[in-house]
Amino acid sequence: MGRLILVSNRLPVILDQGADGLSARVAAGGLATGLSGPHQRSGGRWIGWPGVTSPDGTLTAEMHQVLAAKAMDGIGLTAEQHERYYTHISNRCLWPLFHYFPERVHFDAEDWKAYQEVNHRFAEVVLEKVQPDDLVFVQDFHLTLLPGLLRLAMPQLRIGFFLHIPFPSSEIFRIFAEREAVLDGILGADMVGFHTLAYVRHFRSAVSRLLGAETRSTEVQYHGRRIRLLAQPLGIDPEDWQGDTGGADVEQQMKELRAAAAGRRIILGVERLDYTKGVPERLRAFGELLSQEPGLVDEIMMIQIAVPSRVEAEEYRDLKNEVDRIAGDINSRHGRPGLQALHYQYRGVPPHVLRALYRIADVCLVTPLRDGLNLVAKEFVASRSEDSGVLVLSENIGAAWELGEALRVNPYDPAAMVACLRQALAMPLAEQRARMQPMRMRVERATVHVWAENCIDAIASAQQGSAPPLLEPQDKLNLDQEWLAAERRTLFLDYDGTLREFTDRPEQARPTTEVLELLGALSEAPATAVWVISGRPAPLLQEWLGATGVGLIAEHGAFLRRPGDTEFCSLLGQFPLDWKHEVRALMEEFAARVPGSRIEEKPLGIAWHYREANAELAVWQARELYQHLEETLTDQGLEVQRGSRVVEVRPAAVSKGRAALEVLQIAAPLSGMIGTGTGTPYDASHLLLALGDDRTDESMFRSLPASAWTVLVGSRGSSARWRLPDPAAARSLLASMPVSSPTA
Ligand code: GDG
Repeated sequence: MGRLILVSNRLPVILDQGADGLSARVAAGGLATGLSGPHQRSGGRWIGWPGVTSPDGTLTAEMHQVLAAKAMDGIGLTAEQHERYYTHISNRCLWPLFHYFPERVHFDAEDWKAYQEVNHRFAEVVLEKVQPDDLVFVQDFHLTLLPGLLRLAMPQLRIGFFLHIPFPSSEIFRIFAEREAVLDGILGADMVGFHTLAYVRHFRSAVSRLLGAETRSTEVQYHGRRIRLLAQPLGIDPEDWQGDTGGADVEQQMKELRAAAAGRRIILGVERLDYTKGVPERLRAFGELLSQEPGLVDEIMMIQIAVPSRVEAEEYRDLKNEVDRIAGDINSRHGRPGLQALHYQYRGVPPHVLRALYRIADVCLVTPLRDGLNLVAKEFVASRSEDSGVLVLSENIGAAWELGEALRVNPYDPAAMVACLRQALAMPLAEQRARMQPMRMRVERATVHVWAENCIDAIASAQQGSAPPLLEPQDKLNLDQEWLAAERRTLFLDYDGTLREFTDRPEQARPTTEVLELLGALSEAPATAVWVISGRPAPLLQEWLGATGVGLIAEHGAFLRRPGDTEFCSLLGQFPLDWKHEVRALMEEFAARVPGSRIEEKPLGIAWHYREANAELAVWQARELYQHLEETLTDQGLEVQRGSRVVEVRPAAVSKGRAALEVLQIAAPLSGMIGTGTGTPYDASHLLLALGDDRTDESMFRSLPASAWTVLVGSRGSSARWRLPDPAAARSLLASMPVSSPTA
């Protein structure tokens, strides 16, 4: 499969300058645990910054050497580069923006240049090391431009990107000055992973609103490529936290903690001291509970571990001062000599202490204002081998998605925080177990190894939906042979953009003599059924193509007219149309706003065309309309489609794929042209050829058997097997088919 090349801002390594020279220690951490197995097994590399800067931004030969011994490649940075790229853009722009703190975003164009420069630097090193069949997996918001840079240099390279922090609502994201660059960079990947489906949704909506790219539930079409979106929360290694991991040290620590608690129950909080983590709000809730019930101080205590983080930044120092003040206030108001209400510690604890804390705590408060996932919650759950204890989770964190049995709270609501604490403290043991047990099972199953495997599989398979290969002369020879050998043939041909070029106004795209003659010749070929399958209304298809002898499928598969007939029949049956007036009214508003655009009514659908309108205004409005319709209509059995300069609504049950199958299975015996009605309508002796250019043709490509000749006209990602560049190439393919009698 090729090697796994991991790329992250920081290498999971600590460089130590000892008396015997430099050494590198691999730092423990979730990501390193999950990825090191697949990384080592594939013989891959890990590329990143090793934590040291130098005046000229290079690393010493010795550093390269010790890193190489760990299969790592270090990237050197100057102190200024690091400050601008990491401290400024990553931590003071992207971090607050993605965590819904727009007022904390400080943007500076010079910093942005450094961010670009460092992403380029990473790209250079990756390109030096990578081989064409490797799989590159880029981590997090420090490197959003990297996938795009790699894609430019190596279009076929398999690239994944995982965002460890939230992806915010597009309304927040759009504030950012370099929003398009960030999205464009991320979309260089084949697979973009997030912790939750909500982030996938936000990303999709940012991509479709800001870049105008087409999106589907877990897919984006961008510059002819299909990008797979994955919701795959990071896991932990449960074995690290279970049973007697840590041995006697942990036991000893638990004893000491119990003695210090003096019979009181313990409420625990653990995190980096960051304004996203909601530490002041949490401590205030604890203080408020003690104020409301002063006697509780004899029954409960709180331990808050706050690991110093980003200490060079003023806002983090301010936060520390605020937390110091709140903590001091709680202890001065509620403590007594020998009985502290809150143990607040502004430094990390060693692993065995953390394990002891997770095991003896009665309640763990994980209440960030916003958090991508939160591993502390999972570690606490994995540590509870007896299934006792209560986990309280903020609604605004990714982990809340998976750990549904936890108590959930809005961390911005002080009264709710106090009420939730009360509920946690009052929870009977049986309920604690009933909630904890399923969470523990889930955490044990969805490990960090599962996360790594699923991400890697998704990257490996993502390109399968990208633009199909060109139909080359050799393929054409094979097609000719199959054509000649076939007993019968069925052709499904889309009209606009496939047989005929687009025109400014849809009514101008009348068939040319060339198209009419081509269809006439094909439909006269023996044992050959030709169907034009289009989104156009039935009367128009009848008027334009009725005389050619082809079969017609109108309105994306809603109506069918057999070859030679004049009447269409409905393939849909009765479908309520009361939604139409609401959609029409909305489209009329858009038509009024965008000069040159217009509405097309169809018996089953309604479409807003903007081909002739000012492109910039129209594309922007089309995104708005599409977004609105998609969010409001899809649960009514309707489908909203963005075709080529058109937004269209119609019943979801209608599709070209369904219509094509109907033709093969039902219409065939009636028309007498396809098969005899016995046995399967498409066996090896029946050649199927389908040509189409837009999204609506995908259902046709997908529903035909794998042996069918499915050809995309254009260059986007598609499930067609081949592609041709344009309608002229499609016509010349059809014109050159060896029209002669079947062999059998
Ligand atoms: C980012 C996202 C996402 C904490 N205190 C101590 C200590 N820790 C360890 C915990 C845990 C880790 O640090 C913290 O991980 P989180 O996930 O909670 O938070 P972030 O650092 O903000 O991480 C986050 C994560 O990326 C992964 O994708 O979940 O949302 O913000 O493992 O155990 N470890 C020790 N002493 C401490 O005092 N030894």
